[in-house]
Amino acid sequence: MAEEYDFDVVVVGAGFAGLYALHKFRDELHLNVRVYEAGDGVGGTWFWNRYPGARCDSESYYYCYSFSPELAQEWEWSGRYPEQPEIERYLNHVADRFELRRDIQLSTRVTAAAFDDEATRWTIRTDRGDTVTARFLVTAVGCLSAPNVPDIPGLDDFAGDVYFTAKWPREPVDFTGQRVGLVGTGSSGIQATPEIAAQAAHLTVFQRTPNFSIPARHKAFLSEDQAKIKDGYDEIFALTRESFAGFPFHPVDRKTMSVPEDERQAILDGLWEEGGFKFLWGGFVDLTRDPEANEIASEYIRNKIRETVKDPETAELLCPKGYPYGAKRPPIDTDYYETFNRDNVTLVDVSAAPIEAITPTGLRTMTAEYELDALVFATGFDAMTGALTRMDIRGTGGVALADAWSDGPRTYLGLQVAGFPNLFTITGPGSPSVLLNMPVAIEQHVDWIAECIEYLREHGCSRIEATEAAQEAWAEHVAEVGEASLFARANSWYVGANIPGKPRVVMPYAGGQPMYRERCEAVRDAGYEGFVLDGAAR
Ligand code: NA7
Repeated sequence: MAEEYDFDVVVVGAGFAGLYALHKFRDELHLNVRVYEAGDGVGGTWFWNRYPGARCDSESYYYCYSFSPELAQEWEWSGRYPEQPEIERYLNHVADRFELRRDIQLSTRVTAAAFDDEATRWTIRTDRGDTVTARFLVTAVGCLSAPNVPDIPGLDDFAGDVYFTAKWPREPVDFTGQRVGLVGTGSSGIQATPEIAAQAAHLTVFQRTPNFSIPARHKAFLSEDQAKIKDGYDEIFALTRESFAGFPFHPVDRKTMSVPEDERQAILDGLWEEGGFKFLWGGFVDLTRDPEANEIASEYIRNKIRETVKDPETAELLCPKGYPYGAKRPPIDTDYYETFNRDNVTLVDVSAAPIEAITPTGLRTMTAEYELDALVFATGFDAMTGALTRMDIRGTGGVALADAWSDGPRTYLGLQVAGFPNLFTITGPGSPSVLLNMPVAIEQHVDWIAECIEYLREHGCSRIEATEAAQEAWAEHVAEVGEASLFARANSWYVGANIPGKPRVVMPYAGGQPMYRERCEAVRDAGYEGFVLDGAAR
C-alpha cells in the first residue's frame, strides 16, 4: 500500500552500507530512518550476484563489519574467501541481530528524489507508489550494482535462456547437457567459468579483453584459524583503517629492481602460491608505480598462463597484453586457466571478430556462428555512477544529477555534490570506495555522515551543501591523482570505458586511505570546511 511519511533520513539500499547506516542513524543518533531496497532480501551486491562460483575476492575476516566487537566475536567464517551464500547469511544475521528489518522496505525501488528548497526536505518516490519526505537522503546503492546489459542486436529473439551474473535467479540454474555461451571475462566471468564448465555439455567463453588472474587458494578454516582471527580482531581492524587499501597488512618497501633476479623470482613464486590480491602489493612496493616493475610481474603471470594452458594458441589468447597488471580490477580465481584444458570448453576472441548479433539459436561473431542453448552475460556494471544517475535525483532548481555529471562525476570528497543539499553518497565517486576494502570504506563514510548530521543538530542547522569551489578543488585533485595512477592506463570500469559514451574519468579517488581519511577529518574539525551550513559558508 502506498504511504506518505516524513523521515529524518531515507537510505537507499540495504547492502553492507545501508544496513550499517540504518543501525548508526537509528540506534546511535535516534533518528527516524526508512531504508528502501529493490531486492526482496537484504544484502545488496551479495543478494543479486548469486551466480555459480560467486565468491568474495577479499578475505572473510577483514571483509566484514568492524563496528561491533560482539558481532565479530559471534560470527564464524567458514574459510578464507566466503562464497555468496555465506555473505548473504552474514548480512541477514546483521539485519536480525540489530533488529533492522522493521525499518527496511524490501521490493521497493526508489525511482526519483527531488530537493524542496523551501521545506529543506527531499521528496522521494518509489516504484510502489510511495511518496515520502526526508531531511536527509543517503544513497547506499553500491558501486557495482547497475548491471551493464550490452546492446547486442537480436538478444530478445534468443530461443534459449538468458542469464546475467548480476541478476542471477534465486533457484540454482541447471546447465546439465546444455551448450552454454558466456560473454565477459571480468571477475564474475572468471569465477563462473569453471563452475559452468563442470556442469554444461559445452561452454564457449567469449572474451573481449583477457585479464590477469591470480589463484585465490581458497581453504576452509580450522577451529584454530577461527580462534586466532577472533583473538586478533583488534589489530586486524586497526590495520584496515590505517593501511593504503584497507587490508590488514603491513606495507612492504622493497623495490622490484633492488633484488637479484633469482630472489625476485622466488618472491613472486611465493606470492603465487599464497594467492589472492597480495600478489599486487605484497611483494614489491613499486608494481603499481613503476612500469618496468609492473611488466616483470605481468610477464610472470603470462608465463604462468602459458605453463597452465596446454593449447599454445588458447594460452596466448588468454595472456593480457597492452595494459599493466592491476590497471583493471585484478580478478582472483579457482582453476580458471585450468578450465581451458577441458575438452568441453572453447575460448573465442571477440576483440578480433566482434559479436555481431544474438540469433534465435545462438551467437554470431564477424567470422562464425555458435549454436547455444543458454547465454550467460558476465558483462559487468555501469560502475560508480550508474546506480545514482539511473534514479531521477534532482537538486536545487530541479537540476538532475545525471545532467550535473554529464561530463563525469564531480563531488566533494565523494560524499556530497554541489547543488544537492542534504544528499550524502556513501562510497560515491571521488572517494576511495572500490580501491579500498569496501566494508572499511563504508564504515568510514557512514561514521563521517553520522558525525556531520549530529553536528548540524547540535548547531541547530537543517541544511548542508558542498560549495562549488570546494567541489572543483577536490575534483581537480581526484583527477590529478587518478591520471597519475595505474588505473588511467587501461580501459576498465574504473574509468567508465566499459559503457559506450560514458566520459572517461578515473572515478574512485586513487590517493589511498590515509590521505583521504586525514582530509575528511580535517574538513570535519574545521567545522565542515567547504560546505555551506544553513546559508553560511565554512
Ligand atoms: P567487469 O570486470 O566489468 O567485466 C565485464 C566483462 O564483460 C569484461 O570482460 C568485458 O570486456 C566484457 N564485456 C562487456 N561488454 C561486452 C560486450 N558488449 N561484448 C563482449 N564483452 C563484453 O565485470 P564483472 O562483473 O566481472 O566484475 C565487476 C566487479 O565486481 C569486479 O571488478 C569486482 O570488483 C567485483 P572488456 O574488458 O570491457 O573488454
